[in-house]
Amino acid sequence: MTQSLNALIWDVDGTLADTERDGHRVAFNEAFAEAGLDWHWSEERYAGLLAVTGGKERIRYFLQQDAPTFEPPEDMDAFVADLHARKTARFAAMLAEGRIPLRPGVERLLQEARSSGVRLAIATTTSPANVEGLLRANLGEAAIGWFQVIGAGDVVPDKKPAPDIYHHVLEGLDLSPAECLAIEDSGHGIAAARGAGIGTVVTVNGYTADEDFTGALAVLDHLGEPGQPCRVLRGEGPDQGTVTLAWLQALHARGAGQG
Ligand code: XBP
Ligand code: MG
Repeated sequence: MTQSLNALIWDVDGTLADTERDGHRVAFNEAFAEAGLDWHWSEERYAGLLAVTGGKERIRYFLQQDAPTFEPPEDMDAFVADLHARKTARFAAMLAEGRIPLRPGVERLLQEARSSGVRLAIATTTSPANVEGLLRANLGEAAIGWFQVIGAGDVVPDKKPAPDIYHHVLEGLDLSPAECLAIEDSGHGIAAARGAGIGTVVTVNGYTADEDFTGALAVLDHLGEPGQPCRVLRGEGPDQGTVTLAWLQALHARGAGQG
C-alpha cells in the first residue's frame, strides 16, 4: 500500500531562496575584509568552493586549495570559527534588510501544505541562525514555527552529501522516508536525501544547473507561480508549470519506493 505524503522536507540555500552568489559569497568577502584578510571569492571561484558544504568547512577547503600567503594562526579552529561568525553576522544583516527573497512558488507551496495538514521540515547544511533569519525576513517570526523540525548546520557530524541531516529530520518527524518528499537544489542535496531513501524534487539554480540529479522525481528550474511557469529540465513536470501540493502528492504516489 503506497504511503501517503505526510511531510515536505525543504533544503534552504538554493531552494527556499537563491542565497549563494549574492548572499553567502558576499558575506564571506565582507568578513574577510573585516578581518583584514586580502581574500576575495569571485562568483567563478565560489562555484568551485561550493563543492564543499558548510561555511567553516568551505573556508578550510579554500585554505588547502589556494593556500593564501598568511601566517597560519596557532589555533586554526578558533580562527575559522571567528571568521565564520563574522560572515554569519554579515549574512544576518542582509537577511534583515530583506535583500534575499524566497524563490518562486515557495511561499505558495508552504501555505498549501499547511492548509492541507502536510507537515513541514527543513534539512540544511547552513547555520540555524540563517534559517531563522530567512524565514523571519520573508514570512514573519511565526513562520519559524511552521516547521516541525529544523535540521541545520552542525547538528550532525557529517554534512551533505552525507544523509545524516535527513536521518535527523526523519527521526524528529517520526516518519519513514516513504512518507516524505525532499525539495533540493544541488547534487550534494539530492545525494543526501536519496541516501536517506527520500524521493526528491529538484529546483536548480545558477550554480547547480549542470550537476548530477540521478534519481530525481523531477528536475525543474523553479516551483512556478501562476503567470510564471517553471521549465522542466528532466523527468516530468506539473500542468500549467506550477508545482502544487496535489501534483507533488501524485508524483510521490507514482514515485513511491524509488527513494
Ligand atoms: C548550503 C551550504 C551552506 C551555505 C553557507 O546549504 O552548503 O554551507 O553555503 O552557509 P544547503 P553556512 O543547500 O544545505 O541549505 O556558512 O552557514 O554553512
Ligand atoms: Mg541547497
